[in-house]
Amino acid sequence: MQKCIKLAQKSAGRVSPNPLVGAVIFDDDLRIISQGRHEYYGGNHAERNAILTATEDLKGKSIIVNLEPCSHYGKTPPCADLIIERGIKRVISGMVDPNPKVSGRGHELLRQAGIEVIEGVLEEECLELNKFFVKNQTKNLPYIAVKTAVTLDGRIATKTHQSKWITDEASRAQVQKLRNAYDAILTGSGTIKYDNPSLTCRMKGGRNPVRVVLDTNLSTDENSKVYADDGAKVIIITGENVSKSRIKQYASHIKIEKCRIRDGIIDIEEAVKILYETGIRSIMTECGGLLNKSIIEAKLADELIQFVAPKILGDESAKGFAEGFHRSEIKECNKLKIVSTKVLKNDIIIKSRFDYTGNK
Ligand code: AOF
Ligand code: ZN
Repeated sequence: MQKCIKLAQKSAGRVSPNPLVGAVIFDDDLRIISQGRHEYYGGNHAERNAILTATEDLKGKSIIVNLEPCSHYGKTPPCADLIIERGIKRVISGMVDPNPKVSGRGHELLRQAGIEVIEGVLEEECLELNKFFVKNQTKNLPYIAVKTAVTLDGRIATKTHQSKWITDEASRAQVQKLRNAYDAILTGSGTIKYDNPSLTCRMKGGRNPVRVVLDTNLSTDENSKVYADDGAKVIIITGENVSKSRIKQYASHIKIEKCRIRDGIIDIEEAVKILYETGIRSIMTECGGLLNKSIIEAKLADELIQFVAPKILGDESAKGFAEGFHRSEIKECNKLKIVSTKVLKNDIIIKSRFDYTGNK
């Protein structure tokens, strides 16, 4: 299963809105016969690729795959049918497919055909691998990670908005990997004005995410780096009242979407729905504390990715990662569950998940 997960991860950023899937076929002596992964949206599923590349008879062999084989006709015919047809005797899967069109039917079809099915192997790891897909299928919303680079005391910038650089190059290289995996990077007008980032992916072999700027009054400079026509898509989400003449000042490759305003700023819930409708299934923020706060308060955040640098900024008026976020009682804190921690060169990455099952 770990091999399936590794294979699947090679397709990170390439298969959205589909899941990341890897499959391995082996015999009773655990000799690997073939392997495959889902490589691009609309392409063959992992199981089909593994089956079609095998150069020997698959009768009596086993297949292991991190997601339940599908039972429906989508862009491709059902994998369960092909597995049955080739006489495979055992299917080992990591998790049930949350897609309502499948959702247990794949496993059932296989069992009805007399195939041994073992489910839930490394289930937690498989769920983590396909966290975007699970969120999309169960909530019809994009998966959202709030990403921050913070000092040990949780500051993201000085009071004069200096933030370059809190974390070191090793951390920033990891950010490039994340940009490769998420459909979109979300930022706000403040970050464009103070930092002027390009938000492209400079990882070797990587691909650019869609860059999304929330800009209530279309006040960002049209010549900001993020708006460069460098092949990466750009969407600006702006207020419903901005003028046509102002919109025309932006280059034609930039898509401008109007959105409802709430309390003087873009209504974040509406903005996220607009992005989902345009096909964006996963979002990582790279923004200031105000936007982070709005996302967390609206319970839209699934994950917090913190790059923590061993520095202390300390000044009361320095910028916090979720500006204006207040809890007056300990019992009111948002509680998160740590998913992983990793020590890089000088910094630590802490990934944790929000839990909305209680009242927070
Ligand atoms: C994938 N890759 O390896 C597996 C998937 O439109 P289709 O035919 O590509 O079907 C997509 C659905 O198939 C997807 O939502 C999921 O439920 C199931 N399994 N999908 O893209 C794969 N095994
Ligand atoms: Zn399939």
